[in-house]
Amino acid sequence: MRSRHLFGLLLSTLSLVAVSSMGIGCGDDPGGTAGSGAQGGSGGAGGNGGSGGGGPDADGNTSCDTAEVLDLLGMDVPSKLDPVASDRDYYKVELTKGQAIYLGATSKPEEDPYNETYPDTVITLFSADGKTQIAQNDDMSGSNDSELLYLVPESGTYCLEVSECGTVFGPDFCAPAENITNVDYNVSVFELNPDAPLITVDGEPNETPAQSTTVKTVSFPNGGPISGYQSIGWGTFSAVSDKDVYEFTVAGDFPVDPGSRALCIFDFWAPAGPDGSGSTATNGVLVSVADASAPNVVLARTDMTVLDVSFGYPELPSLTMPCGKGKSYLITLARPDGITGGANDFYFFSHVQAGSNLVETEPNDSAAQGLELTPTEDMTGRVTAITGDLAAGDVDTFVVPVPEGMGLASAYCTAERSGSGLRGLQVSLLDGNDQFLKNGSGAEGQDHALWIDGALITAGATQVKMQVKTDSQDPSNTGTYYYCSLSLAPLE
Ligand SMILES: [Ca+2]
Ligand SMILES: [Ca+2]
Ligand SMILES: [Ca+2]
Ligand SMILES: [Ca+2]
Repeated sequence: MRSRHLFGLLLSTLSLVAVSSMGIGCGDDPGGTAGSGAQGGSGGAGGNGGSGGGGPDADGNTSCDTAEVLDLLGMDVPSKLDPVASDRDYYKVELTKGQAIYLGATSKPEEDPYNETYPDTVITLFSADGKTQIAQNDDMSGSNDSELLYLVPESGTYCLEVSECGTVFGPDFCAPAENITNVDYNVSVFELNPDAPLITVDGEPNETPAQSTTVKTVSFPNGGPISGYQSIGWGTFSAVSDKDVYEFTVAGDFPVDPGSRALCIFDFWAPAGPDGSGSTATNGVLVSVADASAPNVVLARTDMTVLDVSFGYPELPSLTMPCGKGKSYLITLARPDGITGGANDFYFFSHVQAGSNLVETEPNDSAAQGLELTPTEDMTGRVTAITGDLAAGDVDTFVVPVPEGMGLASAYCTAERSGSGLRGLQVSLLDGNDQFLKNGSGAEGQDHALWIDGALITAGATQVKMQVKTDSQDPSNTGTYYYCSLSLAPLE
């Protein structure tokens, strides 16, 4: 499973905001205690395997009743899934109402996050008695490892299960367990520090722009693949009528390449429900952005609960909008009329301020005016990314050269799925003679991004042209932006 969202990248910095273990004496080190217990158990499991399998797990943590106790400083506690095709390990942890909790189980090597010789972990959060499933995660963004962010609704004991993909979902949905040769994993449970510099927490009352909660941002701690600012935040809808208004100001000193522009991104964490984040806000979470000086003019808006399942797994929309350095904006989260609130309607978001891909330049309406793009080499062939705006009646045309050996052209585009007011985004791929490529057209809808999957490039063509246009503009959303990537690949 793969996600285009940035959250995985951001979560790699979450350990920086864990409530620190400093001040705990050496003798109280919970990681060491849990680790040695797990390792002691694994020897026994090996013996059971040799005797024909099916025996009880020697871990001893085979149910919520016998779960190993973790405390909230449990970061990277080592354990094993053994036998990997059937073991389920259980952990229990005391949580306090209002805490924001990270839960994770990691096994894959960092440099090879889909390596099938390691367990593909799945974590499931249960009530203390193990009878009620609260939340579940198979894969984090960019890896087969698993993680959850959970906002605790009631103080009490919670039970976490760690197991292998095939054990939970069956062999049809997972890589074969017999390929797994390394059964080690680390389990982590820690609290996110609400006072950390990059954390933003819903501060009630924040119903109006004047009451808005300020989004705290920090420069990326260690650089990383994107240079810019970020925040991680969370909040709850205390009632279905609760509005959460945040104000964010765009930093002035992050890099934006020539020909690009500043972007402000809000990504939301995981589909709601017991198979997802555990939030009960499973439908109708409207997110909209306005200039702080014109709070009633919507610049971008999305319903974060409208999922795109066309790639076989649920993908959340993003809110990714052009923004101005030094300017202040309001972002409002609210429920639409007619929604019934749940018992734990929470949300997590990540916020990023960074530079965009290349921005189109007009005029580019006709095929002859098409803006020539320089593809960037990548592992799958050649990929070009572009962003632009569509005014009423506008067409944007881009041209990429076709290198020797390339036979297929694919395009992935979003506008509405990124919070833009453009509706019915349409893309067509043409050859250098302006002939449409077979299966080379696509359109975006509220519940699906635009995806053209491997249109056949005309034999001998030296160019592929991409035409972008739209059906209409949402009258209540002034955003006119879109994002496209065009990739070329060899014929298989
Ligand atoms: Ca997984
Ligand atoms: Ca709230
Ligand atoms: Ca509020
Ligand atoms: Ca144009």
